[in-house]
Amino acid sequence: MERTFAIIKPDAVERNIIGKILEKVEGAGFRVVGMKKIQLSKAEAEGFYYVHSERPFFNDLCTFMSRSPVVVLALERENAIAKWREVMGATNPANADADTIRKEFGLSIEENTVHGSDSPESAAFEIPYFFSQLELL
Ligand code: RTP
Ligand code: MG
Repeated sequence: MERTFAIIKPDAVERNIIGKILEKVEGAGFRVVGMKKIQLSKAEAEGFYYVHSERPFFNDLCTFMSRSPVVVLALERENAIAKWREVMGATNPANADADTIRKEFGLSIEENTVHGSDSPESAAFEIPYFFSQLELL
């Protein structure tokens, strides 16, 4: 069993489609081991996305991620990290495969509905960034 970290981003929470995303999560065989709705500060978004701090889109990304609440998720299944990336689809919804979350719900390369850890190292940073041991069940 492996764990990954996911976010239902502001564009999705604003459109009232948390349930539709969770249906995809469970439908793809993930167990929700942690879940909460939170409002990120700009600084918290910057800390979370620190690997992108030199990218041209960094400021816009952190403004977007802190403009309204998100739902953060710790997810478990076999091969969870790669599988969740597959279920999400490509970063740019225009390039995402059919039947992926970003193809179905993504609005733009930035407002692309969901986040997923890209490696075991990322998951090991991202899960404890948001969840304490006691919140993972
Ligand atoms: P994520 O980290 O959110 O799961 O997405 P990802 O791995 O597919 O993409 P990444 O390269 O890590 O980029 C992080 C997020 O930054 C926004 N972005 N905007 N305007 C742009 O060119 C651009 N490129 C990326 C997206 O919200 C992307 O998910
Ligand atoms: Mg990424």
